[in-house]
Amino acid sequence: MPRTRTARITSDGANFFARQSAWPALSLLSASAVLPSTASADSAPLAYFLHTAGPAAAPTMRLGWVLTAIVVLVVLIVSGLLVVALARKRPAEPADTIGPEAGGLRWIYVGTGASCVALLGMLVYTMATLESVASPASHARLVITVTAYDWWWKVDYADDPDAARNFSTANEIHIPVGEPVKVRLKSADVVHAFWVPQLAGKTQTIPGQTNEQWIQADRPGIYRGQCSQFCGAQHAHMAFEVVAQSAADFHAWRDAQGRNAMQTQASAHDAHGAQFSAGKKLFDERCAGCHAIRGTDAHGSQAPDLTHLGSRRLIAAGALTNTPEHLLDWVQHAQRIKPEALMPSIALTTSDAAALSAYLATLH
Ligand code: HEC
Ligand SMILES: [Cu+2]
Repeated sequence: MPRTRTARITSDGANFFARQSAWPALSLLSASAVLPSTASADSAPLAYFLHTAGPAAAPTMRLGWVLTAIVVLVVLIVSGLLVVALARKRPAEPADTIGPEAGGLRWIYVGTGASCVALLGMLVYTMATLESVASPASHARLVITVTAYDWWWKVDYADDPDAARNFSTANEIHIPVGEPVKVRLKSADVVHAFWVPQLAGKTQTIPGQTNEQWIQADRPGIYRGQCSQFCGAQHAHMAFEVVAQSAADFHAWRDAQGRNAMQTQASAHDAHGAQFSAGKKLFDERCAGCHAIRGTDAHGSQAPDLTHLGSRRLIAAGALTNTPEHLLDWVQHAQRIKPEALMPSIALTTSDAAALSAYLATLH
């Protein structure tokens, strides 16, 4: 399974460009748009012109290479002819007369004809490729809705007739491997763009409109996604992950996500009574206005649903790995980690921090 290593962001952001893959040119490109640190070319999200993982992306990768090859060939041919023409000696003509044209027109006919054929071929191939990635070969059984917010992604699974299997999560999309998934794309504020380079092209999310995209992963793995339309201060830290897994794993994940917090917290409540209660109270007072935890009194809707926070690999739209230390760091220094993010930095006493930490740890 390809793994993405995410560096912890320091206050000066110095390690943004720190660890890059063995592909300097790719890394330079990716550094501007995507968070850093890739262990191998395979896990570098912008290596999508070397590695793709599904039928919505592979045809465009091939198209890119074929068009590049043709263009390079044309440049070589034209430069070759130019060099020959420059090197060829012509008999000197008197400077004030224009002699009759001696057969040069043939080159024009051949050149124009060849260019037309090449351009037409490229046009047909491009149209055929666009057609082949426009819609999946088979009907998408799973439909999810992704809503872009400044600067995170809300992910709704709402297509199951069984309401217990429908829920909202954030920044992590799970899909079963080997089948197309339809993604309905919305925006809560400004224009963003949904892009999982190795799985499909990018699609804008536009306020007041629902766009559609489909993705399919033919290999299990974690595929990094990124907002690819400049949307403000934290645009670069608006990443997400698509986790492609076997049908069985996917269904197990979906079942678990559908449970509410009471069900996962029952045992924790008994084990750490006082701290748990203090943490819950703190959360309800200071976090619940924005965040929801299903099964509790926290119903905020303008921030990531935290019911199964512990199940996510990354937090804050890919900015940090999900560890207890990073969680507390994020809560207390959100504005240092993602300046202008729509969550304030929240000061906590040591005992509040411990209680909150204990409470957040039950959200798995
Ligand atoms: C004013 C609204 C607001 C309040 C109050 C608030 N948050 Fe947030 N929180 C947000 C927003 C918005 C985000 C998404 C930020 C981003 O990634 O850009 C967020 C993100 C998070 C995340 C990361 C979730 C993920 O999956 O990426 C955690 C954890 C979190 N908040 C915990 C808390 C806790 C704990 C409190 C209370 C101590 C709290 N928040 C108070 C708005 C708020
Ligand atoms: Cu964005």
